[in-house]
Amino acid sequence: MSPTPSKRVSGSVSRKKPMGKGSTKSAIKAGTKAAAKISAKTSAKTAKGAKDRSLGLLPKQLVIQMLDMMVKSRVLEERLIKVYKTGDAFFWIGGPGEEAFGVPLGLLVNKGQGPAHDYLHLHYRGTPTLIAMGMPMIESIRLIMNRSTDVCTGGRNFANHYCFPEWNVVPVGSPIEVQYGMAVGTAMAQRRRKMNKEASGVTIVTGGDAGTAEGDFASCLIWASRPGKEVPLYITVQNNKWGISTSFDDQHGEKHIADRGKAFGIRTNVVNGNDPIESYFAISQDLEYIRKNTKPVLTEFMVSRLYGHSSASGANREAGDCPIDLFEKRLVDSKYVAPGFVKELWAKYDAESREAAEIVRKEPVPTRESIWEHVYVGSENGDWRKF
Ligand SMILES: Cc1ncc(C[n+]2csc(CCOP(=O)(O)OP(=O)(O)O)c2C)c(N)n1
Ligand SMILES: [Mg+2]
Repeated sequence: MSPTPSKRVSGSVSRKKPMGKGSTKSAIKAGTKAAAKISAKTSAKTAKGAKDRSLGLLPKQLVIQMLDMMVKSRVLEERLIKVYKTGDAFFWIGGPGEEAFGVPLGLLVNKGQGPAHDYLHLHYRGTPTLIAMGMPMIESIRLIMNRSTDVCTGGRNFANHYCFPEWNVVPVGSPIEVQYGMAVGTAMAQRRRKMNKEASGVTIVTGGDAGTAEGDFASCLIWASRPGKEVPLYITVQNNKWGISTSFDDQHGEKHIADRGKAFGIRTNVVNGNDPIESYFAISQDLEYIRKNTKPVLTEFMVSRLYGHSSASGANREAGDCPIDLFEKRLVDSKYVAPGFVKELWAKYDAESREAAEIVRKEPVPTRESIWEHVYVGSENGDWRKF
């Protein structure tokens, strides 16, 4: 029998711990406490005015861990692009340039399965978040190379279209913005649990700026904020100022996408998503507000799109602020890391990703018969001819 996605439950992903060192967990706790002490506005101001002061507000170990994960995520994305360019994959899309937002988000998630934990309705740029949650690189490579060993889709979907039920990471869809409507559903279930005094997580949704033109986004704002029925939903937008080749500036009459939440009484924020410290504080405070008040927050993160839209636009390095370069400079200037630190990390993760790609190359593709697996809910091996 060839491996199928049904093997996912016993797959490596569910067993992996999010981070190698247990002490990082306590560093995150300390970081969350620090975040609670300062308001989002203060953190934004501090980050702009005196960057190194805001750096010192988080445990050093956590700061360096964030840089490490940002590099790991970028190296993985660059590996995926190489895999595509050497003809071992049909398509690439991913998150290089969104690491300073995605990594803090992954670190702050209440990870687990079921409504007592957070749900993640991600879009196709979620690699940094999954890396921070502990996804091994090889899982992402199996997905892009369409191998039957791919625990997310059994080799049936695109790069970055993750799905990890063990972590409440619901399947990433290709139609943009539909996740904003679906996220209301898990958030409603969590609201019901909260009202019943049962343990409950919150729901987190991510997506791009251009997608907010879709009705799904408006529906999300409406359903998230009904008076007396507000849901614990973290509505985030990653604004890279592009929708494939359409510029943000030509399309949006509103100054900030986040401003649209104000009409619904939703707490809003605009954050420099290229700054992992500012992002960490903003996400931490937003999540705390949502958990405490069972109300939504809409936060817009300004990010970069460093390899264009996808392989459809060439997947070549483009102009734009690189959050890793910026963070590395800051940590070197502050003597948190030595000048060669990132170079060494890069080499380590590059070797890991190359070895993973070599392993995956030898793995089988899905069998013809497996096309019918997992197609209909409650009907494994569903055959449309019988319907
Ligand atoms: C419903 C729908 N319409 C159009 C597309 C084609 N499409 C794919 S990505 C994209 C642009 C999305 O831009 P944005 O929301 O800003 O996200 P980004 O890719 O910049 O992260 C479009 C129009 C699609 N996938 N789904
Ligand atoms: Mg965009």
